[in-house]
Amino acid sequence: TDRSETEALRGRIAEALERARRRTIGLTECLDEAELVAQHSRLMSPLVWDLAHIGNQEELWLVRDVGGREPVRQDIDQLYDAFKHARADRPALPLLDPAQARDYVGTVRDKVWDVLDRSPLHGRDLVRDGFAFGMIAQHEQQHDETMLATHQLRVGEAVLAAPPTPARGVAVTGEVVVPAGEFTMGADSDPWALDNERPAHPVHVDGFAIDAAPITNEQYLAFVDDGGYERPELWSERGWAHRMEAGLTAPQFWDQDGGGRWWRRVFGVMQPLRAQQPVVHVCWFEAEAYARWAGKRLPTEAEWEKAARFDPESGRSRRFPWGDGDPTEALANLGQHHLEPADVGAYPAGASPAGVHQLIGDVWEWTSSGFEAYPGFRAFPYREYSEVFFGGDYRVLRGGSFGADQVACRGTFRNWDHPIRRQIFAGFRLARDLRSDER
Ligand code: AVJ
Ligand code: FE
Repeated sequence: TDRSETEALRGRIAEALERARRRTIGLTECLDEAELVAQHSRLMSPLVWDLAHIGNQEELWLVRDVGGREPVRQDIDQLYDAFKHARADRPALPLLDPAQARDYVGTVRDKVWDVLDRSPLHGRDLVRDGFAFGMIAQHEQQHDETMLATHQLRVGEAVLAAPPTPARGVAVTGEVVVPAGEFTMGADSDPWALDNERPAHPVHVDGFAIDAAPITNEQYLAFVDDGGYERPELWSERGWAHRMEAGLTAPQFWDQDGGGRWWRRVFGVMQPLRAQQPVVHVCWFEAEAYARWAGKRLPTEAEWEKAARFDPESGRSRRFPWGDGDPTEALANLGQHHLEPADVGAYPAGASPAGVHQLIGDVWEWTSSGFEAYPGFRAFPYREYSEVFFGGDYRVLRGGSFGADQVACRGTFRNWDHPIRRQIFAGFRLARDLRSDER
């Protein structure tokens, strides 16, 4: 059975790698050469850079390190090292053209199938339980989500399509109270959890209330209509300075017509603002101002994870709000099956036992926490994945979006970005301290 377990693991690895590659191809085959090499935003790489970078990381870790093979293209390592060139400078580099980049990722992948066949999936940490393969599948999916954000920024005819999100199944309003107490934060047994999710450790969390659902467009519009963007007292000093400098007046991709009606541009298609859809494309400073307006605050990262994982009945932390089973299409809006967040109440089966909905999928949720190492953190397998970002000007996001794949989304998964960023698929929900009569 040891042997059949290893074969099953190889099958899961192959499936994760293939799913990522299908998505990468889908995101790049629909655009012509000029669009693949163009810079659609200074915040983003040309898509052809992401494509070859995906192959280069796979070559570095799976072909060279795990496989111990000769390099495929050592000469291009520098070009695709994210730390060597800022995103805005990448279009000017002598990059592989789209045909060369496609050849390159294909050549690397062919070698990886051979490495996967021959590599033990036990022994040193890098290969144990297929970690390096899982890390590379997650890396490709993370870049696919970034490429999807580039698609959303691009101007022109729509090229992506997907079925509409499921309709609301139940009405979800109000808050859920999470009583004070300790819970286990971080990953212990998940073999593909990344270094920043480790180690699992006990955290005491004071009692708090958390919204049962993410903040919707309708709720956010009430803030806009109440002069939210014109009232400095609602914003932090840094937030207001940014609001002024960037000229923020509403979430990114919102547009008001002459008649006062609000629209949202979704992958090149204008749609009337959907009232019950979670707000998306807001920066952390906008979330902070909304929270002050609403008389509440963002949850800390520990509060978010406790709401998502702690099972009061068993006292255990689980993988997901619904339990330990993998996400499915009925549980969460993940994996780019849809091109936007689903209305609040669309995933009743994915709620936590206490009734907190849509923690996983739909929108990344800003938390109040900076990105820091857990006690006992060990950089693995490279400092540049997480460690170099600790203590920087970042805020943690949790839960994954409609554009996050399940291989790179779980109750312990940590994402981070600068508080001014809003091209990512980010929204938020609110929390608050308990009043004395609630404790
Ligand atoms: C974890 C999403 C912040 O995209 O910058 C991709 C993931 N790290 N390649 C990013 C990542 C290296 C990272 N985030
Ligand atoms: Fe990368």
